[in-house]
Amino acid sequence: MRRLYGYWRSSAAYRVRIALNIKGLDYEQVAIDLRAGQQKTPEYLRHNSHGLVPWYEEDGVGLAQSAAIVEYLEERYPEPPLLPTDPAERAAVRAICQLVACEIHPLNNLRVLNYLRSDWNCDEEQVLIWYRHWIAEGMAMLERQLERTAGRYCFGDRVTMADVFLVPQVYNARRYRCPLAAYPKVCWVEANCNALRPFELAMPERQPDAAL
Ligand SMILES: N[C@@H](CCC(=O)N[C@@H](CS)C(=O)NCC(=O)O)C(=O)O
Repeated sequence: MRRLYGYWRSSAAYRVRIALNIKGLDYEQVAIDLRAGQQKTPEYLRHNSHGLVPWYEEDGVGLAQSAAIVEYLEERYPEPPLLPTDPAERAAVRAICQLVACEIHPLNNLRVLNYLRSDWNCDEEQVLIWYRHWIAEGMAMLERQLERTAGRYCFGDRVTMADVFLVPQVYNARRYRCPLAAYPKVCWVEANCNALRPFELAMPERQPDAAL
């Protein structure tokens, strides 16, 4: 039994859904409502002491952190591969993943935005300025990266782990209506990925807990 604890709009959980779908693996979803703070309840912390989603369970193993989960899936279910075989190319793909996971995503996480609201008295307009600033900086980095490495996808013409990370981040940017016209490569790769069934099925609006 595979079980993914997530939230429909969590981009970190979205990464794991894409990877599971690409690998063709069935899984059950457990909704953790981040708006209601369910990620901080004692019951959930007993699973994931980080107090974040996603949390992934399989055969008695419990894993936190989307990058670790996606890497686990890649090792346990190597087909179809999400990493190239050449070590330098593998590192290059992981670098794109980390650009998203380490340089962009943490700056705009829910708890960061809530801290701006609660402790720095920022209003929604100011929070949006913060959000869009870091998205613009991150997307510019991604665009320069993709100018070097992209074909149809982030790294050449095969879907890799980099695409698994890119698409949810662009989804977030669209959700906050960040201007994306300056990042044509990013948008091209996103469109190519979203035309594929595993990406389509992982979209937030298609999840059982989606509140539309
Ligand atoms: N680095 C973590 C990030 C996980 C994360 O920040 N998840 C967000 C949703 S995308 C969350 O649980 N936020 C709840 C909060 O900030 O309280 C990962 O990749 O799994």
